[in-house]
Amino acid sequence: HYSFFPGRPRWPSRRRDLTYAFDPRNQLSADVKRVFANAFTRWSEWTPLTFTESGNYFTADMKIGFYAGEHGDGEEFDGVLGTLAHAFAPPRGLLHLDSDETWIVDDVFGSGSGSDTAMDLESVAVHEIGHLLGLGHSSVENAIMFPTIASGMRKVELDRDDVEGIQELY
Ligand code: TQI
Ligand code: ZN
Ligand code: ZN
Repeated sequence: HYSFFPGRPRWPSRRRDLTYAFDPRNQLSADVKRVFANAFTRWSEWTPLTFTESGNYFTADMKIGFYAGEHGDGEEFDGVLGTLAHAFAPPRGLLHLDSDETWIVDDVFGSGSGSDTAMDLESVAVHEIGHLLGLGHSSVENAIMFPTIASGMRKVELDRDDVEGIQELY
């Protein structure tokens, strides 16, 4: 079953049209940006929320970046595997990914990098966006918010449990 963060933080009801931006220091490819756009769409399909990329990193509601090791928020990354990414509940809106991971950016499962430590970026993005919106972890194994994913595995479709959780918040 789905869960929320303590105190049930969420984006307030007057804020339905949210913006996100990428840390300009990362210089991300259009492919990587498209993965995040797809991941946001998976949540907007089931909520009144919309997500639009903003060119202004400083004023965006949600800020996305790739970093290695300690990167200024006290939650350091740890090299290959271990922690892959983290996101902070509303209204903080930070989504950070470990740049030491091998990220699979391809849309098609199986075309992967051949590395057995590679992680599917969209799968992790959909999960972290769940946290950005206020969802905690789920006990349902098929749920996006279940706290385990195998290396190379692609799990991007919201489960009924994710939908019920997000619709309870929004
Ligand atoms: N990062 C953890 C996560 O996002 C960070 C974390 C641990 C956390 N406990 C938490 C976040 C409690 C919110 C609340 O879950 S992770 C997965 C999954 C991670 C894990 O790097 O371990 C995914 C990132 F679910 F597969 F295990 C993405 Cl998809
Ligand atoms: Zn961080
Ligand atoms: Zn999680």
